[in-house]
Amino acid sequence: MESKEKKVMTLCLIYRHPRILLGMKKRGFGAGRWNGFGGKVEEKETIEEAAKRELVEESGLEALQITQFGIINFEFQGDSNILEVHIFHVNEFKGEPKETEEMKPQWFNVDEIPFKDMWSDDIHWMPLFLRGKKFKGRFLFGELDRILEQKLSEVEEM
Ligand code: 8OG
Repeated sequence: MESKEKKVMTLCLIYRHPRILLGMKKRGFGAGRWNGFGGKVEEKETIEEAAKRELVEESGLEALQITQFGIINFEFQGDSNILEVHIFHVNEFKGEPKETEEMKPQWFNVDEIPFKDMWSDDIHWMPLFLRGKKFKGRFLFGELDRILEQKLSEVEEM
C-alpha cells in the first residue's frame, strides 16, 4: 500500500471583529493568494510555538493570546503527502503588521474577505472560524484547485 507522509503546518488568523488580517503570499507554496500566516512545524518545537514563530517571521506581530480552532488535512490527488494544517485564532497581539519577504499584510472587513483569491477550501471553513466554532476536516484536491472530496465537522474540543 502507498504510504503517506504527513507534514504538520500552522496557520494563524489575526481576527478582531469586524477585521481580519490577511497576507498576500509573495513566494513559494500558495503565492498570489491571501492567507493567514504560518508554515512548517520544525523538530523540537510544539505546534503552538511554531505558530507563534511563523507569525513573527511573516507579519512582524507577536501573539499574546492564541487559541487553536481547527485541524484540516489536505491531500492532493496523485501526491503522497498529507498536509495537516493547525489553525489558530490570534485575538491579542503586539506590534504593527509589516511587509516581509514572504507576505504583504492587509486588514479586511469580514464582509469583504477575498475568497476568490484564496485557497478554494477557505470559503468552507472560514465561516465556522468567524463564528467561533471549532472544527476538523479533510479536503482532497484535484487539478487546478478543484475540491474532489471534502469533510468538515464542528467539534467541541480540539
Ligand atoms: O511554509 P509555507 O509558506 O509553504 O506554508 C504554507 C502555509 O499555507 C501554511 O500556513 C499552511 C497554509 N495552507 C496550506 N494549505 C492551505 C489551504 O488550503 N488553505 C489555507 N488557508 N492555508 C493553507 O498549506
